[in-house]
Amino acid sequence: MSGRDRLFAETAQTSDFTFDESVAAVFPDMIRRSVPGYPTIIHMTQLLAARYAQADTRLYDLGCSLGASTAALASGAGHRRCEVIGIDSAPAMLAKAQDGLTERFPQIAWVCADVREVSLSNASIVVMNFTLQFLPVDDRVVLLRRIRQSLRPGGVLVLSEKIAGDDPAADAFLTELHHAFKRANGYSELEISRKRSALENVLVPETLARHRQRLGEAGFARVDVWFQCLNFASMVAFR
Ligand code: GEK
Repeated sequence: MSGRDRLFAETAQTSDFTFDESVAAVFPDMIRRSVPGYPTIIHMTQLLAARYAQADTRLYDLGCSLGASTAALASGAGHRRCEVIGIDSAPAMLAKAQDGLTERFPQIAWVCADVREVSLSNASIVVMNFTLQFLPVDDRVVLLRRIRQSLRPGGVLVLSEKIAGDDPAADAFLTELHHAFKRANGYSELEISRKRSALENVLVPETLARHRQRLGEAGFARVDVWFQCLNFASMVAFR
């Protein structure tokens, strides 16, 4: 069972944000009330899997949390012979994913590992929904290059990220509206500001222009932004 996210309502958390048991216990509520368009992105991940999953290949979900995108990959691939692999470095998150989804999706393999250390190969789809943003900026291109190399011809990367605005005014506008979105979803001013501080050194957003440039550096042939709501966007990068 998942509960309502009150993590930053009750106590002032002084340390950086981590994906521990208390986060795992409320994660579905937290991400739905914090990320505009999250249900749409999960739904579209399933449709993208239906479009791009190739038989006899692997479908990876990097930073799978409780497995929402992993389940979308498995559903989208349907009866095609694919290996679906969900990877997350947080044991509490992965254990809950496995617990919640194994019965419905016995074909999914769950791996507790840092995405920077796992080997990737024979992929038709790699999904990174809101995970790259947690990696140190200097590590990002290396991982993207490895993802590009792991893709079969016709393969795609689905990359969803919290983004920064193109200039300070745009950034301030998007942030202000995002906070309004969170307030409308029941978070208090105090919860919003505490969460913001906890994420400050942990989640580093970048502009869409920077993402496009880096995906090009990593060898991707084309990048299409298929979704944006406020400071949250999703791209498809083609091998
Ligand atoms: C979803 N994709 O619901 N290696 C492996 N996992 C990592 C790493 C790393 N280096 N760094 C962070 N994570 C999911 C949502 S949440 C997004 C993804 C958010 C994991 C971390 O443990 C967490 O579970 C996930 O990335 C990010 O579609 O909370 O904003």
